[in-house]
Amino acid sequence: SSGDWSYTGENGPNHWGSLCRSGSQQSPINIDIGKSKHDQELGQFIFSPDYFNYTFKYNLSNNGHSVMLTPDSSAQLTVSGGGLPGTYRLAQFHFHWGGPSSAGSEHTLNNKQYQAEVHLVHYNLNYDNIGSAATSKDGLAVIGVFLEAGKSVGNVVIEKIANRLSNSCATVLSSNCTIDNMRLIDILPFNHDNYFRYQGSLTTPPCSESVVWTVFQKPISVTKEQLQSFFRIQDSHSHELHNNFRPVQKYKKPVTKSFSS
Ligand code: SG4
Ligand code: ZN
Repeated sequence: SSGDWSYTGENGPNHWGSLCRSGSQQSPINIDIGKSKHDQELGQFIFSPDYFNYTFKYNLSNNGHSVMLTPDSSAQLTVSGGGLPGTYRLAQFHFHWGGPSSAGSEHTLNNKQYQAEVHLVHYNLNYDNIGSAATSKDGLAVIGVFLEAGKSVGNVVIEKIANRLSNSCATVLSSNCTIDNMRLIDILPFNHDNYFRYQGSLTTPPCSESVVWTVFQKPISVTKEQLQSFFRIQDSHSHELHNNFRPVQKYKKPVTKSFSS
């Protein structure tokens, strides 16, 4: 159908065409560190207490394009500060990855593609819901974090997710399960004061230009096994879903960086 898009072949990113809004603020992009400008306004983020709370359950699900974790509706996971134009609430977080012999982050740093990238999708509390936020310029704030594999130390949140994936939760379309006993502050790099900021879009159809992007400079470290657990996830055609990243887009506006970077 016309709503059928994928990451390869005749429904791949070069053919998203009319499914995808086009414009001058499309994501992802390559971030040239040397060309990014310091901005005094980009201070520390304020993560709400629920970001440090272990008690919430998260639903792990597969939409054929990624695996996604949705917090229990009682969780108030919000972020403000960091130069954001408001307070934003987490709706879900999801991943982009490569394959056994390819990297799969969406953003690149000085043209380096990391093995994977997690996106924490937040919506502006000035809007009633994520649907109405998703069409406004200041509607969404997505935080992107690179995953670097091969280090002996893993990440405790990714470990939880990897265990579920290894037990076949969410590896096929529409399957899901819950995960508990993890707190989201642990999926962010220890140093979350160094980051890049630009105004961009969703990286999947409809590619709405409604995202205030934050990309942390420091990656989180995951083990090879943790990364590999993503490679068995299947798409809507029951094929292994690999390389579910959109290629970098041309971007002419300045990318800024936090003052402490
Ligand atoms: C992934 O496909 C998510 O599963 C989608 O979430 C998400 O769409 C999409 O990526 C685009 O988000 O941060 N990469 S991105 O720009 O959040 C939205 C859902 O399908 C609207 C809920
Ligand atoms: Zn994403």
